[in-house]
Amino acid sequence: MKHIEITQDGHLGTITLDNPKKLNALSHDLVAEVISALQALEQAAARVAILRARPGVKVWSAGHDVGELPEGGRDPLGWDDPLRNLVRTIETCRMPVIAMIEGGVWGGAVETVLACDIIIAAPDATFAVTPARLGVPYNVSGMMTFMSAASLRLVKELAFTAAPMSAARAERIGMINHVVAAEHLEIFTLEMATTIAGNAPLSIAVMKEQLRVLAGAKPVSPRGFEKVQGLRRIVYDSHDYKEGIRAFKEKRKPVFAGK
Ligand code: YXS
Repeated sequence: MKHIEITQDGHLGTITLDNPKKLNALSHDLVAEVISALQALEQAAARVAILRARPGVKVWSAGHDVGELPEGGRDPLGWDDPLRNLVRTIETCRMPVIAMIEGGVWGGAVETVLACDIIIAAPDATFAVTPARLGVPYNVSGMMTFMSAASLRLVKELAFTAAPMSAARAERIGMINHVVAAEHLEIFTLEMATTIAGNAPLSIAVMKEQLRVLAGAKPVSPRGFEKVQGLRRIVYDSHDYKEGIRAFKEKRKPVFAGK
């Protein structure tokens, strides 16, 4: 594994994102390693997993690897995109996944963290939902992830401003479970993970799947889905989407024309 570290202590697995030169961006390679690590831990009878970055990071993950996003004319977050596969793997793996956060979480990494079952963050953690910053049309199931994590009004604030939300505010609105002082973060998370690992794994696995099925049970008609997909195509075929991606790569502020 080049981009992550995996450790296991009995029924407790830990996956550490470890690609600092790319700020743990959710590249195809890093995501593939995290997915196979989750699968391997389940095969090795892990009953809970902690997903974390190196201690003291300023950026937990910079989100989707922008260099791997298409420059227009193609859905940037299609079914088989690495980020989509990662979110689905976290949601459907039997064991609970605890996200332990320090530093900034950006873009698709926020959805990845929100797809985890429990989120425990240090006070310096922030969460920024960034599609509007890049002109990206986020996808339907991603919006559902956000809507499951916060009220519609707060999702709109996160999405429309693309501004980082503090851990304290995220906890206050119930988007994350706990804010714990950095020096206690690891022990607090380990204690919760150990408690979970000592409970009945079958009961927990079935409750996790029940909650996933019930939380995702939102009636969307085929016509409604097709309308949303058509609207998303307008965005990823737009000048603004191309401009957002190019501006990021050219390290300049994007100039959005609204077309
Ligand atoms: O200049 P070099 O080559 O060293 O590269 C720079 C950045 O270009 C690179 N980098 C990234 N590369 C690919 N994908 C990324 N997401 C990404 N983020 C950063 O890493 C090198 C160091 O970045 P730098 O100099 O900006 O570091 P910094 O410490 O000054 O600032 C850290 C950040 C995270 C505040 C800053 O890098 C940043 O704002 N990154 C972009 C965060 C973001 O907007 N992520 C969303 C990605 S798109 C996505 O997740 C979804 C598609 S969506 O947008 O829809 O949510």
